[in-house]
Amino acid sequence: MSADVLKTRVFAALDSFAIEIPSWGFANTGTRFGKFTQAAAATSIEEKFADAAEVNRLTGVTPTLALHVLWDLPKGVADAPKIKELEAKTGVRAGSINPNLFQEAEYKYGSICNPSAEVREKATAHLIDSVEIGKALGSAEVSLWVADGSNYPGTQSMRRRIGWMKEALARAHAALAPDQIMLVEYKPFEPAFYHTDIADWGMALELSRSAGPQAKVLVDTGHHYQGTNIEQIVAWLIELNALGGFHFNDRKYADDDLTLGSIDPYQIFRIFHEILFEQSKGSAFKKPAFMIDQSHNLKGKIEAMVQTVVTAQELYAKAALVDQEKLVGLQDACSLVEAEEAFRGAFWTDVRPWLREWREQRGLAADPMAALRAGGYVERITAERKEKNAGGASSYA
Ligand SMILES: [Mn+2]
Repeated sequence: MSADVLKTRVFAALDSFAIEIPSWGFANTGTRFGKFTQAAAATSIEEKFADAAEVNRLTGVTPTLALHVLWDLPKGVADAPKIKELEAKTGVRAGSINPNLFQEAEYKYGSICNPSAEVREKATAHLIDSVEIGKALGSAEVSLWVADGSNYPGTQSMRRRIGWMKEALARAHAALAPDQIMLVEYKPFEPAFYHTDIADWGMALELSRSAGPQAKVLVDTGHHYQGTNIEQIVAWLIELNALGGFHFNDRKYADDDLTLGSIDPYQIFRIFHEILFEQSKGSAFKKPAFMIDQSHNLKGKIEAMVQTVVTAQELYAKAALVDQEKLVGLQDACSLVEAEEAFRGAFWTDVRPWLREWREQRGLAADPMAALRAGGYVERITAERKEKNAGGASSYA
């Protein structure tokens, strides 16, 4: 295939690529052992929007900011006008709304799965409030991660908790506007270590189906056991019209929330391939929401975000290079080595020169990281926020 054809394909893929960044990626966070503050960390919702706007100015592909109700909208819907002002000021729109079902003292034994009907009611009301926040902000996704589970066999009824979850999710679903979707995220362990109530994609799929047609599954790449074939899960969810979105990050051991592609870039390429394969068939496939779920406490937060976004674009461009038609032919002929080489060849192609050219054509910085360094933004916010950050970290994310 000629270089021009490949370039056209890469540019078309890049034109259709956007990825949401999380507000908690700009704030001080830590590990469960210690909190490490950064002088440049965002200390308010205004600063989070400002940082998101800087990442979007540099990369051009992060127009939305995921918001966490607990940290970003502590007054619920009443905070929506303030968010709208920040949207107008920064040009960054509110993205997915993430309810808090894990940090309140009442949720010690679970939120929507708590044996107490009173606590379940509180958690369900919070889900419905989150849907209302989404409506007030015109945000498409309400993204649920349920941290519920138990630590010891016999201490909770896994069976009864399924019913409680179904009831809560159905009620939240009933509150959705026609253009909203509910994303159900799964995770096999942590914070609970014997069972988590939504442990894998099968459970998330069943729960989303029973909630209603606007509920879909969210795949967080860090929420699997070692060796899980995540792209196969993605292929199944596409087949079942149940793939709603992604939380991208990388991991070596558990839910490490490392930079996307830092450990296994080939895995992200393989996931993107499944999405691009479906698109290449010309089906009515609705592309899932791409989101980053990372919160760095060693790397500089804005640098880490720019690095992640650029890496995601590179891997998406590589996946777009796969010659789908040729690959299907090789698969049908069982030409194993040729098929693998066609696939791997795309992965090993250096797409960075095309990315530079694509950015320049669109009036963006050819090298977003160099532009960040040259622009002085991090130095400026470090000076502005140093005092405020001397006091200590806000929370874990
Ligand atoms: Mn996540």
